[in-house]
Amino acid sequence: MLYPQSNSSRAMISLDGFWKFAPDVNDDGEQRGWPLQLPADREIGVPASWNEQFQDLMYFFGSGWYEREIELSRQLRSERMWLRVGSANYLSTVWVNGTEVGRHEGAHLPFVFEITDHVRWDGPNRITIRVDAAIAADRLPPGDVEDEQIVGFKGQYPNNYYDFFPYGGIHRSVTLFTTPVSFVSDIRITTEIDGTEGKVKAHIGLSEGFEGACTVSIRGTQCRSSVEVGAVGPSVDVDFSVPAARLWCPEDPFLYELEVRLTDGDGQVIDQYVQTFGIRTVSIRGTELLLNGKPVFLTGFGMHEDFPVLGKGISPAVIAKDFNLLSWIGANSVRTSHYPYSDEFLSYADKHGLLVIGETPFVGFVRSHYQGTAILNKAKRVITEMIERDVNHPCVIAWSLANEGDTLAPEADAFYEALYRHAKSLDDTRPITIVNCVDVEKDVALKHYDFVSLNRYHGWYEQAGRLDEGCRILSEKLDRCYEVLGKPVIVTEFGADAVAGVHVDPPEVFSEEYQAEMVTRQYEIIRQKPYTIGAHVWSFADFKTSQTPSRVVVNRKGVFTRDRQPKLSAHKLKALWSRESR
Ligand code: GCB
Repeated sequence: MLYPQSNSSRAMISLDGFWKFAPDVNDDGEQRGWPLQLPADREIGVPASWNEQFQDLMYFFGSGWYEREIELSRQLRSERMWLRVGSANYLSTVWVNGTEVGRHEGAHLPFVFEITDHVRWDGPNRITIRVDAAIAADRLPPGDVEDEQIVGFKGQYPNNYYDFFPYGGIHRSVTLFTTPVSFVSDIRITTEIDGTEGKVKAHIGLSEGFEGACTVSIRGTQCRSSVEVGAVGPSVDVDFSVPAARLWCPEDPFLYELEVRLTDGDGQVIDQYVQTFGIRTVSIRGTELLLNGKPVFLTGFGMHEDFPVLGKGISPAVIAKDFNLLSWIGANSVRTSHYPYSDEFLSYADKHGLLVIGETPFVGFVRSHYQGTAILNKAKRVITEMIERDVNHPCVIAWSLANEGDTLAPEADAFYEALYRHAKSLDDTRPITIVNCVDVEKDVALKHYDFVSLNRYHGWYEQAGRLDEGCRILSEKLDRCYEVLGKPVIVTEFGADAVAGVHVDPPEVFSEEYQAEMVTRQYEIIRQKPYTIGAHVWSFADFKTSQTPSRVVVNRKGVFTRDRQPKLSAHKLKALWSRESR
């Protein structure tokens, strides 16, 4: 299902704003008839996590109920009506006027339910959403794994095993939108380059029962071309050649537009949809990552969707600010650690030329997750949803299918191979990786992947306070990794906590000086290796996590504070990265 769009065939109504809200402390709201009427004691902002909006909800990880009423214009009566939630953590159930219309599992991807038969036109419609945010071993990312030896486990409270706060709530926009009865349901665009020509393939999905003509056009510099096909059935495929193609890249993130129009037998327009795309290719050749056939080195960060008060809620202002800082510091790329980011983030990245490694929410898998098929199938479903949503974004240049799973366990071999094959079968145009935090010589999963991603904390968790030694060991380990695997390497995490305002000379752990020295020295070590394709500092900004003795309220590995002020390391990286781009 495509992102909602407003045009002469489609309407879009935002339901962002204040919703009635009630925490379901006893988990019995459904039995008490809450889908019919919510006994709400407060109003809450959407989209945003509930935790930081009210003190009593900070550590509430149960089910939260949202309710909102909306009257609809009768002019929309002949259309199909859909409800889309950009994301909600974790298990969502939606009712319209008391009738359940759908459920969705998963925290970071959108879900859409058709509600045409449930809306009323003679008064307000009540929309109710229950979001169950419990942390559990069979959720993604998994938490609460008891009696397991967790690789890299650093101990957290509450009892989740990933190092970011398990925020609950509706985190991305809620939208009502219409489509005509017959409509464009899907578009998938792939591009290749032949000399100066762009080869564009468009696969268009159509709703069941459509009969008529489908006109597909491309708009862009020096290119205006249009193909009309009589379409009956579920899809059409169209190929275009774009002469003198303007290739999408960070220096010139040029976007073309593909417009699809459906017309009936009388030539009347039934539906239309415009999909932006970039003409570009990504590949691995030997030890190089190639964008449009040219080597590129990924400089930037792992980051989080995290901001004071919003929690994991999306805000256009925070996205704009973060891109502003990424450009100021000279980063060309990020990894969406540790889950798929919002559509809005990716669209912004398309326009501003930021390269993105899109990551799944599979953090810290342990042996028990590899047994049986329950988690494997769930993980495959998430990969499918992620690729379907993001496939047309030129900014997404690679997929990361997991962060720091136990890849020493023998069962990890088949499990990660299956994930790789699944993702490749859905998208063979992007390289795929998983992120390793264990001894690569004993790792059983990395061999299946196109390039190697390493999280390494020499000088922090290991060799703490001994930066010279940390740097030496990092260098040796990188060389050994390449010797063993013979694949290009990106260091997806390296860094140190620094509490803004703490200065120590000579540098010691937790000071701004120590962090600045570590990230700049280690960046240079990584950059100089002939087989590396990138170095991402952990992390872009400080972020909220669980309470542990190793965190000073938040994880302080940001080179910006949580409210986006630069630490010393930000200035040093800016100087380093601007020298490089000269
Ligand atoms: C890691 C994890 C990341 C943590 C980071 C840390 O290896 O991938 O999620 O936040 O270490 O700061 O410990």
